[in-house]
Amino acid sequence: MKWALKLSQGLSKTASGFSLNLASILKGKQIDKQVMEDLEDLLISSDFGVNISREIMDSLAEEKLNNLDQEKIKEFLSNKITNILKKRYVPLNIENINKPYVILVVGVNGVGKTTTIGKLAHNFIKKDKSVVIAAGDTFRAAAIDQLKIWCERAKASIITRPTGSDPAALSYEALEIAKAEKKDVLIIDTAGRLHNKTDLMNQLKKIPRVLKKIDDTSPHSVLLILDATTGQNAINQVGLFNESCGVNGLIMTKLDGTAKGGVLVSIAEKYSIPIHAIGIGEGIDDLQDFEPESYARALLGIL
Ligand SMILES: Nc1nc2c(ncn2[C@@H]2O[C@H](COP(=O)(O)OP(=O)(O)OP(=O)(O)O)[C@@H](O)[C@H]2O)c(=O)[nH]1
Ligand SMILES: [Mg+2]
Repeated sequence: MKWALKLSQGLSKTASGFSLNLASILKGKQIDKQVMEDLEDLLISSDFGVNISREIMDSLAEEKLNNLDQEKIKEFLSNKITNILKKRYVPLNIENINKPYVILVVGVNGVGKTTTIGKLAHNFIKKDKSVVIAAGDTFRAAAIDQLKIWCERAKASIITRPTGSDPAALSYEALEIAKAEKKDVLIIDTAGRLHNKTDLMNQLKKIPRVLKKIDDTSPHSVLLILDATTGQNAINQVGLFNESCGVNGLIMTKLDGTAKGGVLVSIAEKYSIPIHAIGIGEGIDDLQDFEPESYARALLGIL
């Protein structure tokens, strides 16, 4: 299926909810104070965030639209949202560093870290990059097995240690091996953890610290995976993971079928952290570069 189509299907729940509400707000009325308030509420409840919603309403007021054409308002919103998202769209660039490019993948439980690693590895390997993956989620045997399956699918190599091993020690060894084998990319999986659990967050901090003993420019990417279905909670996750381990890239997963696709917009406004890609399915080909304009249009249901 074509990517743009898949994206708009994935976001269709967000888009249809938005369109229905927009239609009922605009039905047969003049733009008055009430309509403007309802519109602002709609933007906020669509997860765009209070600041953005305010800003959009201010510029909408300046437009002095006298006719409430739904499509016109959608186009206007789409342009605004595209501009906000454009500031954050930065593809993951693994060139121009001493090999390997090290990606440390972090996030809350079940957001899609391991799956995204499989998809990322697949995308790199398609571009003829060599990839090794470290099974840093040593808490559960099943986590290692799951990663092994993804490595087979993507044809990436894997470095594992027994369940219960220290993830930081494993990461250190993995970087030594990846360096010796001249791999292009090392991706480190980690166990999911709640962002408000200080002990687990401290354990995570140890990984970049030990990697820096081998290469002080690593990890080149501390990649936070966010699950779109968690809505506004994703915003807190960015803040706390960022404080603890200096997140410098984001990927949002599960944008297929969520009604909360708008949350990416509030994250883009609140944090100046690059958004590299989005996940719209469980398959290996379901991770794509994040493209602001098509995202904004899909979000609002503009074909
Ligand atoms: N629909 C959909 N499902 C996804 C996507 N990404 C991941 N998943 C699913 O989400 C579930 C959890 O994915 P994992 O990759 O195991 O998540 P994780 O963050 O590694 O989980 P823990 O290691 O337990 O913290 C799996 O069933 C995945 O198939 C996506 O983009 N869309
Ligand atoms: Mg996992």
